[in-house]
Amino acid sequence: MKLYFSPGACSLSPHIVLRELGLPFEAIKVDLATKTTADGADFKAVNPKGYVPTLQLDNGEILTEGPAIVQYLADQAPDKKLAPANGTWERYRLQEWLNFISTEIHKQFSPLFNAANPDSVKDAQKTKLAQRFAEISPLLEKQDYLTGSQFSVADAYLFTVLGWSKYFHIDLNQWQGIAKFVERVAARPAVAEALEFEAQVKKAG
Ligand SMILES: N[C@@H](CCC(=O)N[C@@H](CS)C(=O)NCC(=O)O)C(=O)O
Repeated sequence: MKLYFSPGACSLSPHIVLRELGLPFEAIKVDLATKTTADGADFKAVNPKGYVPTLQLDNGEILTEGPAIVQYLADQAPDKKLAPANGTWERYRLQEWLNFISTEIHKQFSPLFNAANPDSVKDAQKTKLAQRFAEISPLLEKQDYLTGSQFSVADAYLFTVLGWSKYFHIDLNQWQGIAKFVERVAARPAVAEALEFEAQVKKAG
């Protein structure tokens, strides 16, 4: 399998999942500005949407969209329990979280990355994000992970997007449940490995 990624982007979520599962994979860096891969190839030939994460299976199939990718990966190693079995109530609960993170957190961060947006737009986005963090923080004070005591692909995704707070002076310590969640997930060996790998790739340029 090949994971097309960009250091620190939302592709960190499937990157963490691959390492948590212990699946063999090749990480291919994408330059999102030029839409080229590390060897100079046209990334849009792989994913015409031009964004990461993108997963390429050994049979050549391409899968895009983070929430779909992490569920596919979790289903390759069900014993690791990163997603409940398909068709169960618990799986729908996981999908509820993945959709929430995607639309209510991930895509609410996106306007903050756009330098062309005025401060009024950015402030409104920060207010929305603060509201979402305040909503989920009490749950994460009561339980270790979004779905209970078991780490899941939704936690990898939430951890990934929360990591962007530091770029916009959003102090997660305002929400104790969230701050503790970030510490807890960062301490997982597979997560630390993924972060270290991406930091080295970023440093290498
Ligand atoms: N709907 C996609 C969105 C992925 C996305 O927003 N990727 C960003 C990085 S976090 C990206 O590659 N942006 C570059 C671009 O859209 O040109 C998903 O959920 O996987």
